[in-house]
Amino acid sequence: MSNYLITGGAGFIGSNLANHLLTNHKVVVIDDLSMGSITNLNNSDKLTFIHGSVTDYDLMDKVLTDYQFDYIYHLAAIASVADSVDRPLATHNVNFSSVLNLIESVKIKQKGIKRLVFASSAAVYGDEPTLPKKEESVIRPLTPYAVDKFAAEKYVLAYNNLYNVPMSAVRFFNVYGPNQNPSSPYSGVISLLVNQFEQHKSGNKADFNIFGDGEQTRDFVYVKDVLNALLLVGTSEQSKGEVYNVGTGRSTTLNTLINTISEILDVELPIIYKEPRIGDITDSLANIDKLKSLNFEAEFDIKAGLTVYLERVKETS
Ligand code: UD2
Repeated sequence: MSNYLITGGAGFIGSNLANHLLTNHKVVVIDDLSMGSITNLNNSDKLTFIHGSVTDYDLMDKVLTDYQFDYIYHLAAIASVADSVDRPLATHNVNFSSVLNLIESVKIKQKGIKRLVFASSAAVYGDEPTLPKKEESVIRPLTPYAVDKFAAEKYVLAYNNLYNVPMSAVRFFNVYGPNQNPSSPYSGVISLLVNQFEQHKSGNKADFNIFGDGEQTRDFVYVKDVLNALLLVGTSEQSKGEVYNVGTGRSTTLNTLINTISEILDVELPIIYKEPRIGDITDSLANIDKLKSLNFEAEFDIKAGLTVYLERVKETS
């Protein structure tokens, strides 16, 4: 049994990771519940939930003094790119400063740590059009969110190299699955879509706005594959000081995505085509050869991932 700290552990990816780990391990979750929810977490006597923010340095200091962790997954973030454009200072505090504070405290107080894994984003690649993205592709962060993710990622890897505190980073592509919060217009498109399909199915008036012609592509990765990637990166020796793309290496258009959900649910959702979103990139796709070198295989293609996801939605609604 190991001791884990998951910041943002009541959020989408964090809660999926926590619930998976709780079967065999002790998990401390810190979350300010700004986007996450305590109901995302399974009941377990191995879980300690701390309601608080990673920007509360006194709290973080206390947690890192009171516990010794084997693994830390730093997933707490303001995930909305649009929010970072509206509120660069506030989002910088969460998405950058808290990371530096955490890794500095870990360096001082967590001498036995086996690994800290930081969650970065495909946003760091920006709009440079060459695909698929390799970890060494051109980096062109275009928003405060992307700049903060890239800077924080570089700090994490520098701490690994300069101070010998084992750390790694991952760049998430478009992750989807249970517990993804559809409350903001900038929530993941699949969470928004599934929400609208469910509304429509239960007889409420619902439609969906596609920004652009729906032919834009994304590398949608199911959260179970993401957990597998996080665990491999966290435990492998060769991933120390390294960053990994987390995707499937396959891309899907928005139109195909909608048709696939329609087929699985046997429901047609009215679609309205709107002007493209400002700053939207047309295509995104990960090269995952580096992750594969840790024995990663994406188990879920889009149809398989959506099928299990929609099954879960049905069970819980
Ligand atoms: C993803 C990440 C973002 C950042 C970015 C980097 C998510 C949720 N967001 O943004 O944090 O890392 O990648 O490139 O993973 N769309 C519609 N209708 C809607 C909502 C979305 O047509 O109601 C379109 C949207 O314009 C885009 C696509 O769906 O073309 C995917 O949108 P998204 O917000 O899920 O993710 P993305 O790739 O813009």
